Amino acid sequence: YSSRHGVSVEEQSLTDDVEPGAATMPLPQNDERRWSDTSAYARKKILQSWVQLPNGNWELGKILSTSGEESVISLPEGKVMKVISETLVPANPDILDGVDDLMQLSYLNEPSVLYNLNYRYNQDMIYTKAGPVLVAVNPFKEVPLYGNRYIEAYRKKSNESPHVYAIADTAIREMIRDEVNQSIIISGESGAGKTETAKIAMQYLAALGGGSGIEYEILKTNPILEAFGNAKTLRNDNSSRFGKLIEIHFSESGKISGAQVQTFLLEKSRVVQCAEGERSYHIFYQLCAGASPALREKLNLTSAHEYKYLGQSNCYSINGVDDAERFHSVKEALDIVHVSKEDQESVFAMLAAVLWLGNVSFTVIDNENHVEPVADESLSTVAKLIGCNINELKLSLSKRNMRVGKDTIVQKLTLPQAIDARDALAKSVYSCLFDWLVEQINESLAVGKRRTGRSISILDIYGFESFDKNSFEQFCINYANERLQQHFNRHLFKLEQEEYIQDGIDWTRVDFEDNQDCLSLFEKKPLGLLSLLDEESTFPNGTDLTLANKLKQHLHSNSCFRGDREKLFTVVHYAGEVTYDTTGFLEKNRDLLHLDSIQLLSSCSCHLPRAFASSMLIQSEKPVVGPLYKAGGADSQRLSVATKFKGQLFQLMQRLGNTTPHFIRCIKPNNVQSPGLYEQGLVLQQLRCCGVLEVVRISRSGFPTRVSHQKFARRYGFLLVENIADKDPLSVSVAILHQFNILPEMYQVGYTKLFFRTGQIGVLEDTRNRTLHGILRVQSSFRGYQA
Ligand code: AD9
Ligand code: MG
Repeated sequence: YSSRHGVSVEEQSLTDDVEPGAATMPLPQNDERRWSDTSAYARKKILQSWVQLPNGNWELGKILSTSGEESVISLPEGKVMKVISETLVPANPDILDGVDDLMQLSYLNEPSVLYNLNYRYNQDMIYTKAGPVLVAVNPFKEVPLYGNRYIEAYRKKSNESPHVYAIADTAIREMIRDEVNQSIIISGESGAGKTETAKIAMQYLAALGGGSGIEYEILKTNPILEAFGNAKTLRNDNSSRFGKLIEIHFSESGKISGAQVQTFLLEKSRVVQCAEGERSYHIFYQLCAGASPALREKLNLTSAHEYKYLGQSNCYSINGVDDAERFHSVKEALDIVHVSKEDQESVFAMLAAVLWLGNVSFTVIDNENHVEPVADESLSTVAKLIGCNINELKLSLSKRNMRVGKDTIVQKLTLPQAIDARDALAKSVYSCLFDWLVEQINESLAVGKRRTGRSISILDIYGFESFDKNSFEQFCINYANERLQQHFNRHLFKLEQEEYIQDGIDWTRVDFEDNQDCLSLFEKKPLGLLSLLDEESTFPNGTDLTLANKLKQHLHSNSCFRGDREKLFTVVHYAGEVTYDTTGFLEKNRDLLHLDSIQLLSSCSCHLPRAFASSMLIQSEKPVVGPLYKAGGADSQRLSVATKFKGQLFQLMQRLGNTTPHFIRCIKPNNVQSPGLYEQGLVLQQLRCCGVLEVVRISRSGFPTRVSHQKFARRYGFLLVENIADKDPLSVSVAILHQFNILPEMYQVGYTKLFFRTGQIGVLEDTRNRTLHGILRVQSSFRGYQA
């Protein structure tokens, strides 16, 4: 029976595409000692199962007995539980502990996936593959996985464990080999590590494609964009408040020749308002802390505590961050991307102007409660900083010109209206400043026009969000994720299809689910969420409640939509149901800026405000993708926010559509940004949302288990009752399938592999384990006898 013993030593994963844990995993794959430790094997390996505890967590248990529909399970601390057998989920043998590709698991279920990620996380192996997807679990501490030594190892392929570097390396190779543009699509929820991951990928691309010096400029876009577009939130001390696509261009020889940055949907409201314990954009605090005395004087700058916009959240600093020091790094970075000293000073003047605008207060001037700004230091400083006449500033904050037919009516503002006008001005100055900076960066990075057409794009975009209260922002973000998910599904579908076709499998028998229905709910014209939202936004009398009613009226029969009480509605997203509250939807979608403010900016003597004014006008006159609308009450004609976002998204999908995608899903293991803490429930919810379990689900809808004929024959051949000595692997395989009555619809025989529906291997595995158990017991007692 020595040949039979050989079978047990051969034990391996069932999917044989990738060898498990090749480079780093301390997997005892061929460790004979481990296998001859028979008693341990016999005790531990057989009939292990996952049990869900009342708190929702999964724990590994041993099935002691099964009678009727119930099983008795023993848990690690000696506890014994009686459970309904059906609720048990099979566990993988220990040999598969910590495999570096989840697809290698014999049992691909939620607890097994959770356990595997946790097992690796505990050893600082934060990266794991889930088939074509890289899963990255945020370590919240420095892990020794980066830097030149590692970059070298991945370049030479001497390290093959999953890593962002490996993804970036594949992208470069495929770009060169296939002459196809590549994309690295990073998603995950706030604080999961997307931005860090994007930087790690850029680091690798810069190291391999560097040489011209432009790579250094590209890396320096990060501190700039983070200073202006990131802020401390309750979820992440360095939360990106915008989406970003950076397209890095390569020359024929594989060297970086330039780059282009595109940003999406900056959260403008943060400039004028942020929640307790959060901060506004980093750059404000950096400026206040780090400006030189000369600059302070010029901008009439005081401390961050003096500014109302910064004071409302009661949070001025971030643990371990020196804002003054960061300010100097940002200035250096601006130098490197060729923003001149004068322009830098103008940028800082705009920031100071925004801060001072927040301090502008109002006083009532008549008995109809109309107000005008108080002519104090704040007002005069704003006027000075943007270079406008103080009276014009005063007028634009106290009156509104309205065009009615051919006439212009002047409307005086009440306090809430005046505050709105002031805040709207601050928000648009800031968002124009942000866009202007991105433009400067792009000019600097657009080295020559010699594009070879080869590029690698990195997308760092907010993941799916579902909170207790979900507003317009979540609505847009989740819509974007729905689009990305479709991209992801279709890519996966294609990969799967290729594999089936290559092996001569009947492809028509594989079903895949798609999220097209949900996307149609958003995009259908004229009766989709976005069209109806835009339509309601154009009605002067539209309110958040009329919007909610309209949605319910037209969409109630859509299976992805549910109308709830009052202003609530629910969308059935691929990642779960989300209930949105339409409060503020219309206002946020209209995003009005009064013509008066644009006029004010265009009258300024400083060049930045003038540039902002013309970009706002251009925006409102641009040929449009969606409906142009005339917003109620004000006269600026612009695209609605949702329509603009949809246009950007279409453009993005078009760009990504021409690339070979590589997906990275970042996972946040706890909500307290702390190392070593792995919360099962939290991880599971993200695995579901960011589509990792979707990969599993998709492959399950086909034939997820693939075994080569040889391997299958070797693994189960010894179970056959008939003599197989001189048979080829395919015949042996077929004989096994027959002996164990595996139903024909449960498997397909390919040219090189057998394809199984999920769960089919279980029966064979159990029999095999029981048989081995017997064999090993015999071995063990035999050895004991010898001794
Ligand atoms: V948000 O949606 O922009 O709010 P991100 O971008 O997903 O979010 P970010 O990359 O900013 O998260 O990561 C959050 C924090 O986790 C970082 O500031 C680091 O402290 C920490 N982090 C993330 N990835 C790593 C890593 N690979 N190594 C060490 C990390 N720390
Ligand atoms: Mg981020």
